[in-house]
Amino acid sequence: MGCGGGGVHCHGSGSSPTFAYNLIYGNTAEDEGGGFLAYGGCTPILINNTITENSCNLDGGGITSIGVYGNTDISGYNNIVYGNQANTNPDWYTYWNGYINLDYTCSANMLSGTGNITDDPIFVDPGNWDFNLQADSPCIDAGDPTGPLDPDGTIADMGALYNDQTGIEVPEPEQQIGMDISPNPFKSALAVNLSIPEAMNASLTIYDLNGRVVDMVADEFFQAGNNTIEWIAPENLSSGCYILRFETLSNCISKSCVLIR
Ligand SMILES: [Ca+2]
Repeated sequence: MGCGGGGVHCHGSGSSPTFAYNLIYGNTAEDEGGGFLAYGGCTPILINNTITENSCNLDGGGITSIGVYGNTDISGYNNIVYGNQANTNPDWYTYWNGYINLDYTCSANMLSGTGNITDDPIFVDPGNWDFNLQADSPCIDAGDPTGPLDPDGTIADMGALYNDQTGIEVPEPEQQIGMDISPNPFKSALAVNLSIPEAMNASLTIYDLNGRVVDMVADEFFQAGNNTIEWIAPENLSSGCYILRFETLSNCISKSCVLIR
């Protein structure tokens, strides 16, 4: 507990310390800066800190920047400054030549800068001082994408405690069936080129515009990869537009073609 800067009090022109990967929580101050106070012309740098559950009686329960004897500037990135308490301005406060220039930082009151968010960081159990991030936290991979990666090889998280995604499989996007036809319009023979992501049973059926089946071209087992089928239009089919429908157990894809006699 202090008059200002219950957790950290950084003071003095020319002072420019770096604070990285700190949990600053549970501190109180009588005046400003429950968690972190920068004062009197210092320029501290905050990187990947979690500053939460701090409080003070005036402004800036989380962090406060006050200049007075020169510009005070708190800069840095990838921090969480959230869930602090004060009479006003609970998370951060600037006063009298004091500035806060944080990027990629989570705070309920939006900070100016790049990549900042205001969402709840979704800690695991803040009531019991567990400030790890739950799997659906918006702070995961929300840090500076151009900066150093987390130890699990993903984009840096915000805050002091990154969420280890090792072993979490990212589902691959489902590969789609592709169908190209040529030439179109056609006179009698139409080449149907199918790209099939995995071997499967499927059918290729031709419909007229009234939804009637006019020809069944294939109903068979297709190998994965590129398959080409030639459709010879029956002689009794007149000129017009027809629909090719390629259908599997779980998917279907359609193309229209124009027959010219
Ligand atoms: Ca990450």
